[in-house]
Amino acid sequence: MAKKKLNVGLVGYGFMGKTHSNAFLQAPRFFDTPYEPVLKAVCARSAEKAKGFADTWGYESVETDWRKLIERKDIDVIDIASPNNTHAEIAIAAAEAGKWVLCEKPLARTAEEGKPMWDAVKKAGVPNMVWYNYRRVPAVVLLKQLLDEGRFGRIFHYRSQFLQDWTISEDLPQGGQALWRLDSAVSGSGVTGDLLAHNIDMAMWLNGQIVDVTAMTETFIKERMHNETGKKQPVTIDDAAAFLGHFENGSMALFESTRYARGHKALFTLEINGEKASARWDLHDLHRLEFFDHRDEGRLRGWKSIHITDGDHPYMKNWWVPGLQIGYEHTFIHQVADFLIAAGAGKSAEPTFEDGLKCDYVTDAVLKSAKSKQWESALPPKE
Ligand code: SOE
Repeated sequence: MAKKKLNVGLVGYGFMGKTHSNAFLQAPRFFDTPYEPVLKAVCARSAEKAKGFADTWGYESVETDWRKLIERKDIDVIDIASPNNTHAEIAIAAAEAGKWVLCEKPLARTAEEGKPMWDAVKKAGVPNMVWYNYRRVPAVVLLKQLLDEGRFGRIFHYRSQFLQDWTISEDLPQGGQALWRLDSAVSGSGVTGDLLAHNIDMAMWLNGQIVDVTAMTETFIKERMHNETGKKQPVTIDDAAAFLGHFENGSMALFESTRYARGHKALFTLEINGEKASARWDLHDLHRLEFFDHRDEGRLRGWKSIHITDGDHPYMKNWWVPGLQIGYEHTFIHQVADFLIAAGAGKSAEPTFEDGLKCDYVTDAVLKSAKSKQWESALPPKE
């Protein structure tokens, strides 16, 4: 049966605009989704840039004002892939217009800014999702299944890192189109909202709510030329962040993210240690889940290295033949597939705006604790 068409209006045309567009095109081909996304319009302030992106990806039209995009009757879903300072206004207006809303991570620059976004989609009753894509790595989904099956027993430790090295040069300017991640007015924070947020989102999905944190952050380069003013200005983002914390289940959290780990481009790792089992995962070897089960027969007990390419593994039967791999872009494809399937049943796919907001409360607590040098609550306030 032909799939129903779902018209997408994308805001933004950067790196994330590409990952999302690719996912919209591929998801209905590989997964049994009730809808087929149609790349209807892409919106950017520069008509020329929008046109170039539309030509490459096959968008049917361009807009230069996101308000016009939202007003269009032929758009069903608004996908926000523009910088963080634009998320709230666009998402709220889209929800109020009854559009389905997808938003790049982090949901907002702060939880205060994100709360009305969650309120708006809740009130409008529209399917929504935040693009925390790494939840859709098959090895990570397998780990979630093993945890939910109770194979780890009581959890003692969860530790996670996300290490990069792309901002080490003092000559790198801040701000402007390509480098808005270095300008806290636009991004909200540095690594905390950009990388640590991935660690936190995944951790809370796998191991539950983080209740409190004690954190430190560091800004190694104090001044950088600003692309918009052409002058050297103080750097207001965090270059590195680390925290200790407690999960609601009583386990200890140990997290670190930085853009100053020379040699590491995207080393996202996690390890979880329970009473009966442990597991670890590393984005550089994303197909592999290492798993240790203490209940294995003593003589054979040891770390198993499970290569996640079998039809029995999450998402994998929809791809090639056993043994053949998939990559980073597939995490976005899985996310679109799950979103379309959930929306077909009138629901949102996780992580929803509510999940995105919970993550924002934790990143806020990290930044607050780094300033106050105190333990801070990471819980959403009681309503
Ligand atoms: C930053 O370099 C970045 O592109 C993040 O913005 C993404 O969320 C992360 O997945 C990879 O690194």
